Amino acid sequence: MAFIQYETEGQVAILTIDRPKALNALDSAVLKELDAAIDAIDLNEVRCLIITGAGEKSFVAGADIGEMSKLTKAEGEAFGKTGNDVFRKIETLPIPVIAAVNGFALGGGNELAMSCDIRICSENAVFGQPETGLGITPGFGGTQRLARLVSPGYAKQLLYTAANIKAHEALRIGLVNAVYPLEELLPAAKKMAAQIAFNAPIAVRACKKAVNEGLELGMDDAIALEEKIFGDCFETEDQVAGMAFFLKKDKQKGEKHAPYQNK
Ligand code: DAK
Repeated sequence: MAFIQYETEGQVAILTIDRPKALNALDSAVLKELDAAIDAIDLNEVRCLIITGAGEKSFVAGADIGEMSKLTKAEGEAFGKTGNDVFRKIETLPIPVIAAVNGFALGGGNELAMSCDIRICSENAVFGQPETGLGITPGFGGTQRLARLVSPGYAKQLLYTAANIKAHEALRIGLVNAVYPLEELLPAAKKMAAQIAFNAPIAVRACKKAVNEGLELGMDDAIALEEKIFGDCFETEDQVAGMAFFLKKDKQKGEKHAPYQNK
């Protein structure tokens, strides 16, 4: 692949968007490769995915404005669909995805980060939805995910003003969970991913499903969904091993809980 680097460290995968000449902006070639890279993840082995950008300046500086400037209405719709499909694929990937935002996350870059489960960023990160300044609306889910992640009022402020915000403001409004010095960002993402990978994979995946699908429901249906997902954990090897480990008080190994082997 020309624009995506993919590597694994144990049960954690790191996907890096690498298009330095345009601050990792997403054109259709990058989106196609991103889609193929997500499809190729071995979900039998990988328990957590980290998405980041190459270099020290930018996560993703948005959709490629040069390419977009030449699109017809029909091509614009098709481009929007390509992006939306891959971002939705990330959002509904069975395993958790952490966005390690290492600089600019503008427009499609912020939308990519918002399709991940968890966002952490470096001190030099900048977030924004500059689209109204370009004569368009966000097209990769920005109007929908931003309003769900931060308050609707703040989302509207960012969308209408097209103003950028810095890392600590993103932390204050809940767009990111933590801010790190740049050199500590990827190690922090890997540490969190390893912590996730250490837990029972069936239960972790079930939590993702319960939160994502439950947020779309009213509370009665959401609780019913949780009951079903909770019940589904029983009789799995992870549940049997996890509870047996605790009951045996087999803690002399220094492990917090059972080593989970399941996929
Ligand atoms: N697209 C293409 N090239 C980009 C780019 C982008 N988004 N961002 C940066 N670049 C390129 C610059 O053109 C420059 O290229 P050269 O001139 O060197 O060839 C190179 O990256 C370095 O950028 P700068 O020289 O501008 O670097 P600075 O440090 O001065 O400024 C910056 C960094 C991030 C503040 C600035 O580059 C910037 O403002 N970039 C644009 C950010 C932006 O507006 N992003 C949002 C794009 S709009 C839809 C689907 C999707 C979308 C909308 C609709 N449908 C069809 C439904 C999504 C829209 C967007 O994402």
